[in-house]
Amino acid sequence: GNQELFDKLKNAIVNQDINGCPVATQEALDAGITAFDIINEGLAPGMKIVGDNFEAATIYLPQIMMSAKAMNAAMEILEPILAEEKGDDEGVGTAVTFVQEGDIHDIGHRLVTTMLGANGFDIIDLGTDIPNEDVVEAIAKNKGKKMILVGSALMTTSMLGQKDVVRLLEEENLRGEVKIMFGGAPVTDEWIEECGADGTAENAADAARVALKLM
Ligand code: HCB
Repeated sequence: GNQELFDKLKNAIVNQDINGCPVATQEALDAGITAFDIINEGLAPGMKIVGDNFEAATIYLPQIMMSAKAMNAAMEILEPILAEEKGDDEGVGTAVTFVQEGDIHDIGHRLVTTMLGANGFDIIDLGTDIPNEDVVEAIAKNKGKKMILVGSALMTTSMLGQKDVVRLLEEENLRGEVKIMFGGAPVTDEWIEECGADGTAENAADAARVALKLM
């Protein structure tokens, strides 16, 4: 049944199975499981286990990198499908997504970006390791659009940049142009308040919900 396929996906991530992960993904699609469920019930829970194992020091960086590669191999298949599933009703707005300067963790960023696209947002994905000046420039360039800025930071160091980007937007008189949602493992509600951002989310599905609510 589906649970068996979800377990297979989860195990492919945990076991760093770069070849097996896209195969399991295709198998799940062929069985009629949606791209959304493949991510939320299979791949993402697998990455969560990998993160926990790393924290418990039962695995090390090379293994994480292999799991990340397995994840990305699956996302290559799923991203075009999610883009297609996107209903193009009047358009909910534009999401400018990025990861803070100094931070190359891109798995959560990609998941959130993908999920926002699947929920009808037009996506401007700036990528990872993005200086705040580039973020501000992207907002300036798209001034007038219904817009949300969606930033990720996975390290306590890079997270500090989130507060600076809000301040920079204020200085450039652009804060009113855009809603702001920040996330990533170290981000808390207290931090969101301290930054002057508008919201945060626990995971990619939640991020889509919060973003839609903010628009
Ligand atoms: Co990395 N790393 N890492 N890492 N890494 C972390 C993040 C630590 C917490 C691990 C630890 O020490 N406990 C740690 C940061 C410590 C800290 O500052 N508190 C850390 C470190 C230190 C480092 C290096 C410095 C290690 C080194 O080289 N010595 C180095 C830094 C590189 C750099 O960025 N300059 C490094 C490298 C790596 C890789 C390359 C091996 C790999 C990244 C691969 C890649 O992304 N392509 C990696 C990974 C995978 C991790 C862990 C294990 C998992 C991160 C992950 O992908 N999680 C992580 C441990 C952890 O987070 N527990 C560890 C899965 C995704 C799905 O979750 O939280 O990213 P997520 O995103 C969620 C959620 O937060 C939310 O939705 C997402 C989807 O569900 N969300 C948002 C995310 N963004 C949002 C935005 C919104 O607006 C709303 C919601």
